[in-house]
Amino acid sequence: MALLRSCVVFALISTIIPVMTLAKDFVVGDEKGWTINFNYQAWAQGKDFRVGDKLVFNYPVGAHTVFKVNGTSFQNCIKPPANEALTSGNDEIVLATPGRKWYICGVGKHCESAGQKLFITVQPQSSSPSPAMAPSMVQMQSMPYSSKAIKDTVNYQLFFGVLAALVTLSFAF
Ligand SMILES: [Cu+2]
Repeated sequence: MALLRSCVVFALISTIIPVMTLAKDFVVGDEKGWTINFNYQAWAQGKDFRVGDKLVFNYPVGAHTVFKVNGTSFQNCIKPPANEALTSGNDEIVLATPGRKWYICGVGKHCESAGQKLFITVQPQSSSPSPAMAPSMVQMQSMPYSSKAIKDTVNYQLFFGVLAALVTLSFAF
């Protein structure tokens, strides 16, 4: 009984852990995609970008491009060489390192006149998930298990108590 329960708890935990640490995909601009006259800073606000997560830039091919730039180029909308542009219309960028990341569109004056620029800060993968999750995992692992173990003990005590009472009664009568 206790073995079965610990197996169930273990199975639950091993199912939950990979789901919680799974990398996320961020579709830039959500259903609006990568376009002009969209507030990408408002979009990025409150989102938790982590190393291993992915940015997806969706746009009609030819309408826009994606350049990864530095802070200065972001500020001044300075386009890198054209061959550095992403142009597929479904550009996926894996956030490989923590820190600040800047992206701009290289078409026309989309960056300077229409605000087609994105700035995000990527957090390390390990820093938040483990310390934040570790105590809760420990709790999940130990607390329900130990309380169940206590319950089992109580149940057995009750069972044997009742059994002993019945045996005593059957001898008495
Ligand atoms: Cu554009």
